[in-house]
Amino acid sequence: MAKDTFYITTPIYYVNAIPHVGSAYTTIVADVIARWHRLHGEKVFFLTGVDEHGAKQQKSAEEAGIDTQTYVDSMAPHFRELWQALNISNDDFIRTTEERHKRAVVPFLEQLQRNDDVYTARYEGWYCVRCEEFKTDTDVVDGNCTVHGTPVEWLAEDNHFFRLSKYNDRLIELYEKHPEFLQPKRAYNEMFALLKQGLIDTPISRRIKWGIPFPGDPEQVVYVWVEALTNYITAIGYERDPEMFDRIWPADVHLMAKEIVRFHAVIWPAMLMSLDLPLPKHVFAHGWLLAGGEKISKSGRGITDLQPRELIATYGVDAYRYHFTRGIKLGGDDASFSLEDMHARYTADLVNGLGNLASRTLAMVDRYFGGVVPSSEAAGDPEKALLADAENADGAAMSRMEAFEVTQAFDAVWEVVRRANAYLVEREPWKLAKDEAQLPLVGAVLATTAHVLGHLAALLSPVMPTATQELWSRLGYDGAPSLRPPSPVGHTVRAGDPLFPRLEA
Ligand code: ME8
Repeated sequence: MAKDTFYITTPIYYVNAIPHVGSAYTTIVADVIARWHRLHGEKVFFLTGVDEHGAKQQKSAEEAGIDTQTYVDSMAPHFRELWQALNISNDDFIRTTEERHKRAVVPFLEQLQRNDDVYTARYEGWYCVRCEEFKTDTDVVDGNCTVHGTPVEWLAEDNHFFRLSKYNDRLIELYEKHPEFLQPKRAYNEMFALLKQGLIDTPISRRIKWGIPFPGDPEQVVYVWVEALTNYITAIGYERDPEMFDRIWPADVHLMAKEIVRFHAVIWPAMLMSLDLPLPKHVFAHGWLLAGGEKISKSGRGITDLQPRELIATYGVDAYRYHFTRGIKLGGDDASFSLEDMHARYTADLVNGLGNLASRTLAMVDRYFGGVVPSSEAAGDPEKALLADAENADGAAMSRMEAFEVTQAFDAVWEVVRRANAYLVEREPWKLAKDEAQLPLVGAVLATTAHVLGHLAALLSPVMPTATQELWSRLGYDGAPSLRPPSPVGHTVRAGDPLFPRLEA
């Protein structure tokens, strides 16, 4: 069976603390992309999950004074539940302590061993438990990790190494032939420079307790990052369900933030090359959300008391998703999250923009036409032009989505919201309605904006699944929002409360 599924992944998050707006960011963007592809009729597999092995989780469990499995068991539900609260449509949720994962990691490593890509050597160098990463001298300043600003450890261990250097040339070739493999350009340039400098072999085992026993060497466990990366294949049937695996692999895109791009765009493809498996089509590394100028994180600097759940409680899940899709440019610079921005965007775009367009249209259909969408026969050029804009927005957004320009894709859709509101202000159907003779024109105006709203409900459904379903139903359409909705003329509509209530600052 050939690949027939669009496959998108988020990183699997460490469970050493509860998820925050940063972890939620990647997950929301991935969900928007997954829903967009489903809306366009594609089969989609959207994977997320949690990373539960390694020294970091072991340490957190020790600090909590409980055994590590009990600890990770208690933390994983926080992720599952937040994703539910955020309306995340993942098809699976993998935990790396699950049997299906542990069982498949072993043949993965055995294959590397059979290919003579693994050898034993001594590692002497720095390690940052917070990053779970072997560090070079340039990554360490005054004994602290440059990412976390916390002390690194000196390791002197006999480890198993992966012959990463052997794949240096093939990686360079991959980058040269397929610049689209790693995006955005900044990440590409950085990793390409690293490849040009020359790669050195890397340890793939650790002498700690909490992990998957290294094949053939029960004294050691598999290095957590190597094992974590394989989640992308263990979840979809690697060494378990070949038919499923072939339908889904390779990933269309691995989405993450920039600090873990080396693992995904250098080490991971090299291991896949060793195993002769197809490579992911795209790796996309977005920037960081900042608080007080620091990367928002689960602990240490950049910790924030902003909780996704509180923001959802205030603004609603759709507005939350909307803000992070359009308010933070995917692939742009690191961006400070600000409550003021979120509030202003909510009011301008959702209350006064989309919400107002919907409530004006539905209320006037109610008031002047007894709640039934009137004929559009009197439509003239302005109506036809507006409807054409709505019809064309899908194509404009699609070309952006294909380039992972998710923010710009929805900017293009939002242009229709802006134009439709401007059109209503220009046409002033509420004034026209005072003159009986103008009612056919009023009807055409409202039939047009109702139809445009149908298009918008579909196009915006990946971002705001709940509000758009509500809008779609109020417009008298059945089922879930779908692209190219037929004209709603003759539909009985429901006006109801505002889709987005006005909130105090
Ligand atoms: O790195 N801004 O897990 P992790 C934007 N387990 N995105 C952010 C962010 C921020 N301030 N903070 C976190 C790990 N993220 C490994 C991954 S994958 C095989 C193993 C998001 O819990 C972003 O996607 O530290 C980042 O790459 C990820 O969370 C790191 O999650």
